[in-house]
This record gives sequence, C-alpha cells and structure tokens, in this order.
Amino acid sequence: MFKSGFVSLVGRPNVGKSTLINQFIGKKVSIVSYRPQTTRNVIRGIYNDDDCQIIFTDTPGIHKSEDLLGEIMNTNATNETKNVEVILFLVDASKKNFASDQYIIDKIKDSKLPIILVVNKIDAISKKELLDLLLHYESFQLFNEIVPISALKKDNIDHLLEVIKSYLSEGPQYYPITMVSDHPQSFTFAETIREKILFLTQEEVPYSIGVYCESIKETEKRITIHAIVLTNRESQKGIIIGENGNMLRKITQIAEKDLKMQFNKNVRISIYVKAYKNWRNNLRLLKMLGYSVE
Ligand SMILES: Nc1nc2c(ncn2[C@@H]2O[C@H](COP(=O)(O)OP(=O)(O)OP(=O)(O)O)[C@@H](O)[C@H]2O)c(=O)[nH]1
Ligand SMILES: [Mg+2]
Repeated sequence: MFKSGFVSLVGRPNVGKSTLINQFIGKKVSIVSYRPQTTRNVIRGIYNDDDCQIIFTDTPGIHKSEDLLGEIMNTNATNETKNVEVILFLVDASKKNFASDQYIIDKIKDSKLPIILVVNKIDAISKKELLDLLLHYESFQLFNEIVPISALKKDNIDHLLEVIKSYLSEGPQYYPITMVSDHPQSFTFAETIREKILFLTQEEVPYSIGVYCESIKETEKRITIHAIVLTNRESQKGIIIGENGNMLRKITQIAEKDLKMQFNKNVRISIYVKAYKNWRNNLRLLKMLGYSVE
C-alpha cells in the first residue's frame, strides 16, 4: 500500500523546525540560523521513499508579532495546522518556555488531528533533564506521541519518520519524485543571501532586511543573479555595505560559494542595497518580497 500525506512542523522560533525538515528531505529546502524568526514563509519539502510520499511544511516560528510581517508569519504558520494529516509540534529541550508552548497548544489542541510532540535538541541536555521534560509533556495527555530527537545530530529521525508514517493512510503521489520543494529557484537564491546576512550582522539588522531577486540569468555554466536587499533605515544600509563595501563583498562571496555547491554551477551575484522605511509594514512591498497570507 502506497501512503502519502501532508505534515506540518510548528513551534516557537528557533526550536529547529527548518533543521528538521532539511534532515527529512536530505537537502537544504529551508534556511537555518541561530537567530529566532529565521523562516518567514511556509515552505514545503517533499520526502519520498518506495512506499510513501510525505509533504512536510516548514512554518515561521509562532511569536508575538510587532508588525505586519510578523502578523503574516503567525497567520500562515497557524493556518498550516489545518488541512494536514499530522501536526509535528516541536519544542526546544534546551530552552524550556512552557508559557509559549501553551500559547501554541491552545491553537492546535482542538484540531482533532494527530499531534506528535517532537522534543528537539536532546543532544544539549542530560538524560535526567530529558526524563523530567518527557514526564512534563506526558502529563498533558494531549499528544498522540512524544518523540525526543536531535535534528542537528540526526538522532532518532528515522524513528520519528516511522511514527509519522503510522499515522498516514493510503494516498497518491502528489508531487513528482524529482521535486524536493515547492518554491522556485529565485526563492532559494534570495533566501541564501538572507541567510548570509543573518550570520554576518547583529542586533536588529537581520530583522530589518528583506531580499528579492530582480533578475536571474542562467546558462549551461553560470547563474547570474541581481538581488535587492531592503533595509529599514539608511544606517542599516551602511552596515550591510560596510566600510569600502567590505561587508557586501563578504555576503556576496559566501552566498555565491553556497549556491555554487547547491547548483553545481558558477554563480555571480550583484546586490543593490536600498533603504525603505518601515517596509515590514508596507503591504505592497511585503507582497513583492513574497510575504502574504496564503
Ligand atoms: N544543539 C542543537 N541545536 C539545534 C538542533 N536543531 C537545531 N538546532 C539549532 O537551533 C538553531 C535554530 O534552528 P532552526 O532550524 O533555524 O530553527 P527554526 O525553528 O526553524 O527557527 P525559526 O525559523 O526562526 O522559527 C540553529 O542554530 C540550529 O543549528 C539540535 O538538535 N541540537
Ligand atoms: Mg525556520
């Protein structure tokens, strides 16, 4: 019997949702960083094996939104807990935050869908701490399964897959097996550039940027990308460019290197940085950047 189904990954920011989806798919479909609120879109990753297809959905971390982009992120993440077969609710074992957990539990508990609680980052805590945590979550009597894993170390991922499959029923192959993600290449390019900026900049700068590809030219040997980076303020634009353009050069170089590895082609990127006050609250710009309620 061939099984298939849609499975959503939800949780607070930074708990490891994108790390886990990348491990499931075996390829980077969603960018990862040590900062919260890295993922801003709903991203589908397609897992295939001989007798099963699972469409995993990575979602933005559910958080207290302070602007329109935050609101859109939360709405899209919450909507992904409907019309799926299974919900994976991820928590970070190394950073307990029961109040925030409860906020998300309240949103998913009436869904009548199977909820698998995934306790991630168990590599970062002791066995005793893990046991206490599992007992805590067990006491909710709300989760169909509780599975401890380390997405980073790939610990217990195969078991988690088996558990997920046990909740899926017979179904069709929704996507061709060659497809790993539902997003176009332009999304991957823009997200890779954003990922490098998240790593290289500090404080509010990572949150203040938006990236989109203005043009892409692809030949047999080379991909040429012109990207725009929006910042909230002129001063942030200065930070992204850096002294003598050093920061921008660094961002460009490491993004090119990453994409070269991913696509097996030479990649040339040119980035234009533009300050646009309050773009995170500007519906038109948000849409242009690919952020809208789905
Ligand atoms: N120690 C440890 N760190 C992990 C594990 N899984 C993820 N991380 C780290 O946690 C951080 C956040 O990971 P992400 O996958 O970006 O988290 P996310 O839930 O997608 O975050 P948002 O997109 O902001 O909602 C990164 O620094 C990861 O390397 C794990 O199993 N163990
Ligand atoms: Mg993420």
